[in-house]
Amino acid sequence: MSVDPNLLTPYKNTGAANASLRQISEDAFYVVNEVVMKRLGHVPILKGDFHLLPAKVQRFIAEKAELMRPRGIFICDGSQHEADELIDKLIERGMLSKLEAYENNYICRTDPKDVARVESKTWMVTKNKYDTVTHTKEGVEPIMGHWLAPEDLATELDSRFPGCMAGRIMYVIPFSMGPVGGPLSKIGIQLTDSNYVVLSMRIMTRVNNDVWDALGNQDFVRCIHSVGLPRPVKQRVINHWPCNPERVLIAHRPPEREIWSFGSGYGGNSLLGKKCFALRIASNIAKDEGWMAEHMLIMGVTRPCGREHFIAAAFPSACGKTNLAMLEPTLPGWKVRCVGDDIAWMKFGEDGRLYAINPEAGFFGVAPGTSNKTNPMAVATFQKNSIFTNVAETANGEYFWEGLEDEIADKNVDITTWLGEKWHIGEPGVAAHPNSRFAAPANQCPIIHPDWESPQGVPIEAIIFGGRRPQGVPLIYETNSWEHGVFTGSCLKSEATAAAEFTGKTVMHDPMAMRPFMGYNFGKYLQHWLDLKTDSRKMPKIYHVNWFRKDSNNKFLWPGFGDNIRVIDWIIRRLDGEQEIGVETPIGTVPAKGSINLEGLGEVNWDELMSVPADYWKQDAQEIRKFLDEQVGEDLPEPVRAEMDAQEKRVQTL
Ligand code: OXD
Ligand code: MN
Repeated sequence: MSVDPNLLTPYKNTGAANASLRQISEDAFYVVNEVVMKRLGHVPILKGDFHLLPAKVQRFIAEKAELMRPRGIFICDGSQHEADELIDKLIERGMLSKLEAYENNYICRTDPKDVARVESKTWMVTKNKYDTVTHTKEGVEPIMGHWLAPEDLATELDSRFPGCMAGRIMYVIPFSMGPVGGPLSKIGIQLTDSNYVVLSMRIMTRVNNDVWDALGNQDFVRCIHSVGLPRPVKQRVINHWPCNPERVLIAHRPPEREIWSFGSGYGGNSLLGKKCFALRIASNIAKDEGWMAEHMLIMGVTRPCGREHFIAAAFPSACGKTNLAMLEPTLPGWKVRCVGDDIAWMKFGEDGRLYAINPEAGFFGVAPGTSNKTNPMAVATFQKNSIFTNVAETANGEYFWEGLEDEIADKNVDITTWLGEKWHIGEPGVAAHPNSRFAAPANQCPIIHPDWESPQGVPIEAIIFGGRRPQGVPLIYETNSWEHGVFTGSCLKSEATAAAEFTGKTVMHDPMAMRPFMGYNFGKYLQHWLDLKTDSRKMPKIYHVNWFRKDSNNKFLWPGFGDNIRVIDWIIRRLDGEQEIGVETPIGTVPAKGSINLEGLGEVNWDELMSVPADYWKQDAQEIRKFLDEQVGEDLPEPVRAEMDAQEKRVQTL
């Protein structure tokens, strides 16, 4: 197909991005239709029937096509046939290659400058700054949410989006977060010029024509994404991965339910259903509608007696949520089934219980460290129909990353690293990028829960917070109340990970595991949690776990992985009302000595693992006060402040 030269002429800033910041008025249909057709101009529809789309969708597409000037519009249907055609095209172009050892698995390498979420360039746009950020202490930068004024967004968009898709195809991806048409589900439409994004969204969300039917009268989240490199391209494209790292911008307009992402093709920056929609925008919708959008896995745990319990758990990025969600119990008679590994949308039902759905349809897991030893169920999940990004490849057509050394058949095999260099196991350097990922369909997980797509969700009895805490924090403790649990979640910390642009091993605050994903003022978010408690509701109990405590020799005190079922066993017995298995401490209830089943584990230093060291917690109390005072200030809800004061007093008695 020849490219219309008009579409390649430099696009003059006509304020189109500004115009797109206004809500289009609900004109009479025939007027809108005329406007739509004019806006669409010469841009041809390459696939799909534009005229069959709801008018509001036509308007959205036409308005953005006028702005971004793609060479054509491709309306995705999410079918296998469509995916196969895109895959063939990307293989031909060299962006994707088949991993020959598996069925329908592909590998892709990004430009090495585009490898993780870019938190410093991620913005929430609200008229009032304090709708987004808290009243931090003077001179203190808020770490939960970055605010951008609407006028500044307009300037930023105007300098990026006009003409940004010149010479490229604009794909229209209709997707549902949650089962299509479900009462807790929501619809989004993503426009993108990345076919890698189309393929990944198809794994990670539900993309199909039923979404148009489900749309009906409801609104949709507007997701606009461009790799930010219009054609003709003036710079060298590395690894056939167009991107524009210097100009990255990920902006959210919560009141308008709109997301603008520019310059990156990777992960949470570009698969807009995930962090941008399902957490940042959805937490705003959830506040307005009285539910919760959280960075949590959901698991069903069946005990030997046959009773099942559902648990949600919030850990910061790359702390093993996927591993916990797919845990293979080492205790006999136990069974874990996975509902979700990253995000939970939760709403109280008529019966007063909290029901959770996994809004996603796939797993976008961190590859390094995932193996048959650490997570055999994840390994089974990505044996087919999956996309691997920034992992290494063996000469036998297998994926490879750090952690697979013992499992690979030929230990001397030639390996091509994520940077395209030849490498062998044992040589210096790493084979895979630490934030390399697999994207795999959730329904391929051998232990996916039969109710994982239940539109009503599953009833949550316990919420677990956790992080990587090498020092001071016991393996498990139960908080004293919903309010104490909310306070404990607000104090969540973890070692930095490679999922974003941070490096090093410093322990960072990550309240509720939501720091990078906060959609609005964190104080109001805490208040929302508090407001959810009513007399007629059965509030889940809240726990804190730490699989990562180390001894003085820097060795982990707890084996983790499948043995974490022993901790879950304790939690469930507490839910059942077993009082005698707990010992109260100033930070909550820890297990009474011997109350966690350690059979078959060998040596475990119980006292060190469960201890609540006085010095550590006294200092932590001060540090938490400083953090919440500086970061949340006057926005800190009174009940959370009261919990902080009370805990500080209690730890003085240690
Ligand atoms: C993720 C993350 O990708 O939390 O899930 O960074
Ligand atoms: Mn995550």
